[in-house]
Amino acid sequence: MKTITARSTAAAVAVALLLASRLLSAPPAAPTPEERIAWFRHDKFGMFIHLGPYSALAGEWRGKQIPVGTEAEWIMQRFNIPVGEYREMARSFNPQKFNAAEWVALAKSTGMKYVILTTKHHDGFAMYHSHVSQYNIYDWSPFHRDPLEELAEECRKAGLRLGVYYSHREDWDHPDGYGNNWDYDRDRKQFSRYLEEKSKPQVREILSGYGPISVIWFDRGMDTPEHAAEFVDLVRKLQPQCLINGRVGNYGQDLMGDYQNLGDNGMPPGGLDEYWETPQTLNGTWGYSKFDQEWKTPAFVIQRLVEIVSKGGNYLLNIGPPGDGSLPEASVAVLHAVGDWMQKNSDSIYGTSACPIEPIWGGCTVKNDRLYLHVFHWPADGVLRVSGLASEVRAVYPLLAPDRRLTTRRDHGVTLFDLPRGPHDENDTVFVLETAGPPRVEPPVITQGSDIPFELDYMTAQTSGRAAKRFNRDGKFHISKWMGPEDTASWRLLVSQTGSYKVKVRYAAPTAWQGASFRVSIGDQSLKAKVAATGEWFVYKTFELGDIHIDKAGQYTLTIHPETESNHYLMYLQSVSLEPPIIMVE
Ligand code: FHN
Repeated sequence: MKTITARSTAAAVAVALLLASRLLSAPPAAPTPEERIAWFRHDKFGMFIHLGPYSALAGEWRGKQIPVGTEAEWIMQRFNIPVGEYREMARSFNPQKFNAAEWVALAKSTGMKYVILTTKHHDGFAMYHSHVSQYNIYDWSPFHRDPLEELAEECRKAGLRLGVYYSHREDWDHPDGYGNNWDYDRDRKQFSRYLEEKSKPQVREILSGYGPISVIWFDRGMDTPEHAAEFVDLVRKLQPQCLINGRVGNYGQDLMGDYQNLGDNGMPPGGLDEYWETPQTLNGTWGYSKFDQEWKTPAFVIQRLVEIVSKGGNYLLNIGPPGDGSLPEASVAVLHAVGDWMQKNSDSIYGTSACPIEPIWGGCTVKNDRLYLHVFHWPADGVLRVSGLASEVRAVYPLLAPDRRLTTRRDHGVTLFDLPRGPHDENDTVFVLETAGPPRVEPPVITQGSDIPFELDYMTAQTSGRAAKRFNRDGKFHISKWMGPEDTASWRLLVSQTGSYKVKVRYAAPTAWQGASFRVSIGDQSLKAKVAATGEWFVYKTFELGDIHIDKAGQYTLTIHPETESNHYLMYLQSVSLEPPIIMVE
């Protein structure tokens, strides 16, 4: 019989401790894409700060001005300022009034949850203490402080997330960087030398020296998918939880980051199923310009935020501080007013998702069993009409007066209620509409003009499975990500004219997707077809699939989906059209 001695117990304990310590020190499992983006989906609203030597020029170089409404941070390129002269100017760049605690407090009181600082813009100047290049705010300028370190510390204390903007392709200072062809001969550049010497090493040091970075915001795309993938890999290796924005890759390639950026100040015409963000300027420039006083109003900013969130996106609002790094007064005034609204109404923003209703009187966001109805334009007759809602309504009340229950009624499928009299918020008054279960909305029914084809596009589509309404920075909007028969796009149509319809499909497909089969069905009829390559992923072409005969007027559903499971997307579908039969007039 074995006896347990003190020595063997000690050894067992030692082994157990060793195993436990190994387990504890094992790197945490990399988050899934959904885990990584969860905070971003919840938080919705961030602050962008464009600060650099260009801020000190304030839109003017030797008497020449950057026109109001254009980008003052591009001044070096617009006036082809030689590197030597720009570097000399940067020697005296001294944002001594930069106070990270004040910036973070401003972002927080505005309801913003993340702050993104330009750590290097296209001028090549690093806004942190870089050891890769002396051309940085700590070593090069009298400031001799590290704004990124200060911001990281204040964000941590205030519970805000820190993000960094890094211009990974464009660099007008480095002889091999992209963009400066006035000092350097374009034909002699070795772009990969810039990537290896500066861009990647700086990204590496930013991600290694400042604690957790929640998002890295690349800009202006990358020359090849391979180079873009190197940046993605680098970020994933160093900070697997860090989000990467869509501009890491080029406009002409599919999304490589975690979410898509719309163009600057952009807005999609309808909701998207993929995560996205719009960066927006508060006046007409990202970097400070003393000439540009065309500020957006608080109402504009609030309603823009609501519209973006209503369509499933995030809003990244930019402030361009002057060269002394202080909080610019005009921007602060707007942000305070936005903050007042957010203090009271942010329940209708954080943690919400896109709303399938697109009301003419404002916006609409969704959380659990609630619709938040954002009224921008108070109806003259005092009646709010909510179209398309199929769910039973449990209660309606102003967000700020939950005890004030309002009575709803239905009329021809429209839910209506009388808005309460009395003062309302001129920017946006929010009402809560509680439904029995998650809100359900009737998909729109597309009706037919006499001899005009049915045009079925992403806006009116219902997607299911993995099929998603997406934004492509080059080719606008499409439906994609479908990889199997369960992934469908469908539309409801009211056919009033019987006969044979020509079915046409407009899509883009790279060569590798050629030959994948798909099916288009209407009622009990269907057409099967194979994908043809269109050359590039952003080149859309129209293909005729054949005829479908509809011999009875009425409502139909048209569905399109892949026939089989595959390891790539089916296509980037822009629209399906049904050309009606020609009516012979006697
Ligand atoms: O060229 C830049 C511009 O200066 C600014 O940084 C914006 C922000 O989205 N991004 C680029 C243009 O899209």
